[in-house]
Amino acid sequence: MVGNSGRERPLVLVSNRLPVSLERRDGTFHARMSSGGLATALSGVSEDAATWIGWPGLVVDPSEEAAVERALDEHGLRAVFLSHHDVEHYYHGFGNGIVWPLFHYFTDRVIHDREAFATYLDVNHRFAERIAEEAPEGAHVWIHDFHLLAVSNALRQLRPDVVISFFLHIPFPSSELYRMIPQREELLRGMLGADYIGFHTHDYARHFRSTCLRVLGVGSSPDAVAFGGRRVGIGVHPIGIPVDRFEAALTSDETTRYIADLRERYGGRKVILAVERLDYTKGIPLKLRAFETFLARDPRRAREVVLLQVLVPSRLDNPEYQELKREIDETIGRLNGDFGEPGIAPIEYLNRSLDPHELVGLYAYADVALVTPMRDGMNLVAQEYCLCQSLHAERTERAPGVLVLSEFAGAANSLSRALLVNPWDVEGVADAIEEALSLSPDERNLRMKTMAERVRHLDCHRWGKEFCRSVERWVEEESNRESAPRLGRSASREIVRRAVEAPRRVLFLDYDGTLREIVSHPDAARPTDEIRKLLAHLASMPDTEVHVVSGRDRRTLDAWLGDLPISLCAEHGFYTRPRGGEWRAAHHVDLSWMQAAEEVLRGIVEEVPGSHLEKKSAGLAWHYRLSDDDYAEWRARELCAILSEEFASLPIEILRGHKVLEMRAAGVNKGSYLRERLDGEPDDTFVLCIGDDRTDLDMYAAMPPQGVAIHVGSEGDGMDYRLDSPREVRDFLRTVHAAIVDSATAAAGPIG
Ligand code: GDG
Repeated sequence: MVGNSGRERPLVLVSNRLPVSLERRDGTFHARMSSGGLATALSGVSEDAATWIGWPGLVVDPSEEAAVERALDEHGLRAVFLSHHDVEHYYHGFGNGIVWPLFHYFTDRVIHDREAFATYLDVNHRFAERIAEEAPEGAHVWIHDFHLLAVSNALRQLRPDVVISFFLHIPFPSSELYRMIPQREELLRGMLGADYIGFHTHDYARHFRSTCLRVLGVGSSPDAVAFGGRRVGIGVHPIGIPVDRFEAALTSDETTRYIADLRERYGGRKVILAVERLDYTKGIPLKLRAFETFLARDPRRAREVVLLQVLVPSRLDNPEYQELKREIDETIGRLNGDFGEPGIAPIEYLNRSLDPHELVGLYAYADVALVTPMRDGMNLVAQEYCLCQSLHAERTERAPGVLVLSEFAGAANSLSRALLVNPWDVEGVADAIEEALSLSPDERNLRMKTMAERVRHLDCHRWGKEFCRSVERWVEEESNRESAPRLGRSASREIVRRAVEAPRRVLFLDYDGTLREIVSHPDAARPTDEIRKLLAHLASMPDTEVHVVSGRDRRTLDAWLGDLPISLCAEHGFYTRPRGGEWRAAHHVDLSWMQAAEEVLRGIVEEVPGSHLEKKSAGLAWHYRLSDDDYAEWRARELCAILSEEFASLPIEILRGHKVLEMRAAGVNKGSYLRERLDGEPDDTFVLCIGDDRTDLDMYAAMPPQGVAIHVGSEGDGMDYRLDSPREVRDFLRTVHAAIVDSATAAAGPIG
């Protein structure tokens, strides 16, 4: 089926687990769609989805894979198969053992598994391959959650035509935590392969942006991260619950009977409800301590109040989870022993999953919900309680109950009329329980009404549709921003043809961000063997000049590329070295302003931590890529104004580049270098230039009419075509080289 999210773009959903339970019966496989978690959340868009790709949840022998595929096919599902080794190292090892604890700020729970990352990457790449096989042309591929952080980038390499979005269901931590991951750069690049990334809260989005800056040196604005010549959209999309399903479940006869039953059972006792999956992030032992404190303040409360703890078993094959369960079991036993009486246990404990009517019935009946995770991406239980309470209160004309909610759950952003607590503050949580039990009906009504409205607004059907619309809008806006078209296959063929047919060729190639990927420290951007070989091949083409035109200093260019048969242009044209010749400095340049300017810039380096000054022969550059974003941008704006005024009468140019402010001698730039080199060049010479940043725009402006200017990235103007990455530039240049070599061989005629 074709998705309908604004434009007619087929939708492909991708998650670690397929929404299915797979059974082996009578020697064959049967797939039953399951309704929990993500499947429910995505039900608003999954009917539009052409395909859903993921692991079916069973390790099967390769000989059985075809049979599983057949069982899945009728539900539009496609499998990525995992071996026991994959499950151990990708799923448990890296996903649950490293990303889950670290992203929830539990550094001491991180498990070290040497095979984890390699397996994680391998499985992520296999996901990308399967998506690449299945996704229709131009599809929107929506990837979910922390087991698949590296899929986006792998997919982009395989299928640049699809739109890729990613949603993280768990928190994105502060960069201080994130940077503990040994493979932090690769993982982040993996995410940045997406066109659009969504989080539950502004805080997670903010953490992500600052992580991009600290880990990759990549800057951002509130709605986008600039990476690899693209802008990756950032969106805040708090997930909700399926409101209609809860409404229906609440009014069912089964639920009504169950609620009546609860009323009979609990009589005059107040019920405090806690529902969670067994997980250390949920803060259950701390919550029990808070309840103990509440009881200890007045032990008679054990007769008036009961805490109903529902603990859904989870990950029990993991010894840490077994240990956590033991701790919870023992604490509950001890508290019931300490505060209970015959026939009265202050804590009732259900260690199983509940049927929907039981869950909804409890939500509707309980006087208080105690939701106190130590960290939670969102937390749907809190939303479900608010909705059921408010619906039930309306129906029965009674005042609703009270939500006590941890401020460390993403849900606290939307449900701010809850009694918000810090779960580490045991006394404070005990106070909140007391307060919840004594709030006036009016107050309860007011609070719950506001929150239930919010929950209705967050509805997950709407969430899915809104997310898809935002992706669509983003992609459309980005393509409108791009004045020049992407260099597609047919344009590329045409350019190659012109290059082959021309009597002479001159190529001007920028280095950083064009031939070579940007890395966090400039010194680490040495040319790879692949790049050096490519330049040597290009230079060996008949009647061809190759110029590397860079802002770097001549020493670096000499050391990295000096032995190749190419011409070099350093410091934006201040130093040049023709092929096989010596370095020459541009004369006639007035540098009398440099000393005074340097003093000003040295002052700002001291004031803006993480920034540094680069001294060039004919200019100065203040780099603030690794500084606090907002502060540095603010200082750069201010500095620019001051310098423009103070140095107004001098022969200098002040440029604001990407996280850099440059002052350079007027008249010396990459454009003047091109003009000089092309002076007297016949009209039929093929001229190509490729760049990626603002200083390269001078080259495009200096191109002759028949020349072709290509730009890596989406910003800037004056270019004819765009590419997305240095890798695409290298692929394109290899195509040019191969075509020229072929035509030269053909012209030489058959050998012998
Ligand atoms: C992750 C993030 C984020 C619970 N017990 C039973 C039962 N449930 C259902 C609840 C609720 C769901 O399970 C739990 O959702 P949470 O949001 O609380 O937590 P996670 O599973 O950890 O989910 C989380 C979420 O992704 C969505 O993005 O909110 O922060 O960690 O819907 O109703 N359902 C049934 N019986 C039970 O006993 N039927």
